[in-house]
Amino acid sequence: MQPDLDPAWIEKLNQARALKKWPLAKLITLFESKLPGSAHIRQAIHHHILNHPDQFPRKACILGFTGTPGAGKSSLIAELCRQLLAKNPNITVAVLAIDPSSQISGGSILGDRTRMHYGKKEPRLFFRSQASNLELGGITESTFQACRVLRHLFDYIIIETVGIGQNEIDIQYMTDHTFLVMQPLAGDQIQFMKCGIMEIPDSFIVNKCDEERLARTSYHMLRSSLKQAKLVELHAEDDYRQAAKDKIFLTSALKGKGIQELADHALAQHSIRPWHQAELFYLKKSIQRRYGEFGIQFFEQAALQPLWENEQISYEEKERGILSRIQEHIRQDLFR
Ligand SMILES: Nc1nc2c(ncn2[C@@H]2O[C@H](COP(=O)(O)OP(=O)(O)O)[C@@H](O)[C@H]2O)c(=O)[nH]1
Ligand SMILES: [Mg+2]
Repeated sequence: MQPDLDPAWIEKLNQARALKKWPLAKLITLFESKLPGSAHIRQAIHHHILNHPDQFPRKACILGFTGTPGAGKSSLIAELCRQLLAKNPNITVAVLAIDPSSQISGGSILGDRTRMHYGKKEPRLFFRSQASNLELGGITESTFQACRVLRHLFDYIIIETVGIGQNEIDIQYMTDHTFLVMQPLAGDQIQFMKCGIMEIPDSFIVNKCDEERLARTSYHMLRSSLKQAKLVELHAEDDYRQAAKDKIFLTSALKGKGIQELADHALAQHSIRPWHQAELFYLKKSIQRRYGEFGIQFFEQAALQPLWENEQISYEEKERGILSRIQEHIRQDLFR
């Protein structure tokens, strides 16, 4: 028997389906919450959503945007959202910006410029800023938790993360498509290559290509650094189309260049990654945190696939199930 969902939460879910901002914010806060009581409500929400597929027909495609601070990710995402919503009048978009400098509720969301553009006026767009507890940014469990509910409510989830390095690479377990945002001629590419991060993104964006000459040079630099030696002539409008075929996007958030191509590419993406892969990633983190390498080894040997791959079972039940098996194993070991 599953716990019943409190009518007040059903009401919030219904309002969130209509994309009302306040209930959406309340839901995310619940999913981010580490309080013991919240886990049961999350579990009940999981089953409520599963039991009402007609009410939750959406299955979000998750797009990740990563790269060094100042590359223009926030500005670019704002322009991209505008294009996405304009190109398709039916789609809905949620943006999760993981900002290492922001306090959970105090930080600015995508800057003032964006707020001016959308604010509360655009009903199909929802922003949420999440604080990062990692110095370099990267993705956190809060992001995963927020996506658990947002993925049933929106067509697209856009995640912005800061920084490069191991934490940054984690984003690939969550997203259907990852974009690496770079600045032109800033040595970003060499830096990314050194970190082995070039293999992670599905597409590359060189932002701040305000001028044609800069765009052209950046494009050739990136192509050669990706060892795609085929030379492509870059001329006016066609340049951007050709680059887009190579999954290289030359954009200027400032001048609105290359955003059309980026939006078309984003609209062509779909939810492809089985959700339990993201769950597995965080399950392992949870086991590691509590039981270290021993826990991971036990988990891998115990053939728990049927448990963690089962979409009917909530994340909370999976976590509890696996942890109790580890505890049982330790108990048996002690009294042997
Ligand atoms: N010249 C130019 N500046 C840009 C462009 N996109 C963003 N910026 C500026 O770069 C700075 C950092 O932008 P922001 O979007 O906050 O970068 P983030 O840290 O990657 O999210 C801001 O001052 C932006 O106005 C662009 O396409 N061209
Ligand atoms: Mg930003």
